[in-house]
Amino acid sequence: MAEEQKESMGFFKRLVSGLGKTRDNIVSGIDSIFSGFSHIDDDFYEELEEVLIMGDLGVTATYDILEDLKAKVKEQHIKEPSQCRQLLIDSIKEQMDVGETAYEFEDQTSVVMVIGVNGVGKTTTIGKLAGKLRAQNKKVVLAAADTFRAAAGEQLKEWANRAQADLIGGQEGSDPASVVYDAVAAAKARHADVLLCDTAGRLHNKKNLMEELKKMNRIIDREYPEAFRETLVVLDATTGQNALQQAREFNEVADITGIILTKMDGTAKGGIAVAIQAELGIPVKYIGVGETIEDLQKFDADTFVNALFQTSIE
Ligand SMILES: Nc1nc2c(ncn2[C@@H]2O[C@H](COP(=O)(O)OP(=O)(O)OP(=O)(O)O)[C@@H](O)[C@H]2O)c(=O)[nH]1
Ligand SMILES: [Mg+2]
Repeated sequence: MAEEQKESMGFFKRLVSGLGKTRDNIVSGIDSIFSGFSHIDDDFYEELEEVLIMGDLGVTATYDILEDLKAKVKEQHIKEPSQCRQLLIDSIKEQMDVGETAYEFEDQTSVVMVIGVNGVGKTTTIGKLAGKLRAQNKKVVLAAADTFRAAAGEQLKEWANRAQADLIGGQEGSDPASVVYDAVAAAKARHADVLLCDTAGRLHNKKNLMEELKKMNRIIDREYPEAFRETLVVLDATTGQNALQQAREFNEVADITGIILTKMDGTAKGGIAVAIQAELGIPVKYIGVGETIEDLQKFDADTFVNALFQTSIE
């Protein structure tokens, strides 16, 4: 078997086991509806709706998935609830479709802004991303633009050492935009491939946070116009619907190019990945599945849904 194929098999197995609680939360409920109902009626759809909403797929995505399922059932003259299983899987995949997810920043000179509220896993994710890029022999610079919290710079420094990336930091309380300015200068001077910017999740208030992000973006626009830009919002999957709400809010103020969903290991709320892609149309680019440098994986909706429903890789 080719190395790549082996790797994707391993990845699939790990995903299947990592999604155990989410599967218990969603798929067990769905399967008991499929086996418990003898025919397809309003009650059947209502119970499905409840399971999907409880499984954190969100009201909007759930509605769209069920409308699509109902249309398919009608069109194909399906009578048996058990015949709906594959149709439901297909509907979820279709609602999650956001086209092919691009990872262009990995292959060109780029700046990646990593944003998100406090504690979601921004700094850890940057460390993991730096590790991935270094494994591809890229030159990586990290900007410690979270100057709000004393320990933030130290934490990123540890990750920089682990991943063997350069770090540009500032004093606690210094202007995060000036750290970004210095980091851009360093990235250019050192011919870095990727500059990853860690930002604060907590400022005095939300308006400050958003203003600060805009200021940093303006500096990168001005000082580094040739760089490819990526803005990734980090969301903590264990927070379920709150994560969806955060994505909406960041989407209003920033040009988000992707989402990283952390703490997917062991959460029952993995269904939030469906809500994010279906409702916001923003690709989930990576998922965090643990605390070590290897625990970041590229996300693919079809593989995710297959792993959730434990259908084999086609
Ligand atoms: N289990 C698990 N833990 C994670 C994952 N990603 C991050 N964490 C943990 O979440 C905690 C917070 O992570 P940080 O990277 O410090 O989060 P942050 O967004 O930078 O936080 P602030 O800088 O305070 O805004 C740490 O204990 C991480 O180890 C993940 O994918 N799985
Ligand atoms: Mg941090």
